[in-house]
Amino acid sequence: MALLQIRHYPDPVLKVPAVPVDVFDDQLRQLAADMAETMYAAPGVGLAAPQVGVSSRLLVIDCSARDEGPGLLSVVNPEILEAEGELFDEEGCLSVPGFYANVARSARVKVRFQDLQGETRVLEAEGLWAVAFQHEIDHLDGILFVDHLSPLKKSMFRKKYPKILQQLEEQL
Ligand code: QAP
Ligand code: CO
Repeated sequence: MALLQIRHYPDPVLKVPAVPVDVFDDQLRQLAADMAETMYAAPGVGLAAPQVGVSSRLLVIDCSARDEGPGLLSVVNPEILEAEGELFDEEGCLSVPGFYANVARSARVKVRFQDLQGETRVLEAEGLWAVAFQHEIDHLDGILFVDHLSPLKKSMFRKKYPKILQQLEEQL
């Protein structure tokens, strides 16, 4: 097991659409395990491979500390099959540390993905789990939660974030 380095915005790897996984081997399972360890250490509830510099369609999610649900999920090549309802809740991101904002999302999603053995699974999620799936799948498409903000909120982000990041780097 190993802790991975989390890439921060504006690292260019966060903007690149990730490539589908087609080999389900021990290297993939090791990466997923290291991502889970990195997510729990942060602490966070979701982490996508581009956030650790790997442009592959893999993510880990565990919202069970804050909302009931299945526990740790390692999700490969996910696709949203159905989405319904709306919610507007505060989000953050381990790649955009220290900045939080409300984002409009679907309240319920049906997701098809492969597990670490390559088996196809279909899962329905709601509430925090649904938000986490949408947020993490966005990462695989090179989209960050700040890309969903209104122009006004986005300009607040552009003004505040460099200072937040500078403070964070001084702490290290
Ligand atoms: C994505 O986000 C998410 O700024 C995962 O200083 C967001 O785990 C899923 C975090 C909203 C569901 C709802 C962010 C930790 C963690 C920070 C995270 C920070 C420390 C974010
Ligand atoms: Co994120």
